[in-house]
Amino acid sequence: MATFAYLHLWYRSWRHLDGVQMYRVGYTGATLVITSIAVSVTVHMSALLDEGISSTYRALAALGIAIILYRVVNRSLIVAAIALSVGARKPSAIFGTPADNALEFSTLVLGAATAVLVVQVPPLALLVLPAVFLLQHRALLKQLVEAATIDTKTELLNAAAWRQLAQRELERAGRQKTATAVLVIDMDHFKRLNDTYGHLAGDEALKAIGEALADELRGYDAVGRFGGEEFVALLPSVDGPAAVGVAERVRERIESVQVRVERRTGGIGSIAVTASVGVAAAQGGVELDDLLRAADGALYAAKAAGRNAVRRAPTQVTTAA
Ligand code: GH3
Ligand code: MG
Ligand code: MG
Repeated sequence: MATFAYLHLWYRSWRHLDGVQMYRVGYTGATLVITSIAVSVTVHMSALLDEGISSTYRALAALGIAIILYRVVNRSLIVAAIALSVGARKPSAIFGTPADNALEFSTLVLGAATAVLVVQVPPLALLVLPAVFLLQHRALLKQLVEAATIDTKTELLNAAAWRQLAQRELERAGRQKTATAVLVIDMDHFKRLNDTYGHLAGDEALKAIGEALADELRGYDAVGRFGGEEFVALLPSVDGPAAVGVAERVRERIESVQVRVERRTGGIGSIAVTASVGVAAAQGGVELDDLLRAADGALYAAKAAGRNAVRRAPTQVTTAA
């Protein structure tokens, strides 16, 4: 089965299909082979599979050891490759998230059960296969949904997902005749930060700002990264004056964020960043693009006023007649 899976991946990478890269498939395949050999040798050397009085318990112990060993050896090989290619990352990037580990664990247990069945009662192994397939399929589906809606740099909504959510909120506001506000938040002189401290420091700043926004705004405010160094937030049931208050709070919060940077002269330091915020508000249902256009105009005014400032669109956005 593993052979077929890898032949399929190899074919996709060979035909340059959907981002499957040959060197990754090759490396992952090689780690699987090395890991399996290491596990097999260790379990046999440990003599746990010898016939004995409590052979069932020995076999269980052997399986348990095999599963743990498989995870440790395989992860070490992958961590080594990550560390060599892009340097050390945060623990979740190296050891995987708890959800990744839970999935890996259940896959390994099912794999071990299948292996036992293949040896003992081959026809029964066929029963396990659909379960393995469904488990992997559901996990893949969840990963695909996340990849399609979440911006990887900041873990906020990406532009497409934000638009969809904002549109839905505006439709609701139209039905319930409630207010809605939009904030467009653009980092000040971000190009200068990139030029001075490098692109990685810029990315680090975007991540820190993303965290600050998610923390500062409410759970039901839709917060997204609109692209580049521009963020958007849609605030349901908030009118113009209240939105200016929220925007001012957000601006101050961003001002207080310290971004870790490597100084050109050596050593680690931290810098502050600022952002300008454009605010627009609407009553009832309006077109999202009209609201965004108004907020963009206000953002332009905030930049013109010297940056690190909040400006509100002069008029409330209404439904085009
Ligand atoms: P202003 O105060 O007028 O907004 O100046 P600015 O430099 O922020 O504006 P401008 O639009 O001229 O430049 C935006 C810069 O943001 C250009 C680009 O290099 C940088 N940028 C866009 N996306 C990313 C990203 O994902 N990572 C990093 N590090 N930089 C980015
Ligand atoms: Mg900018
Ligand atoms: Mg910009």
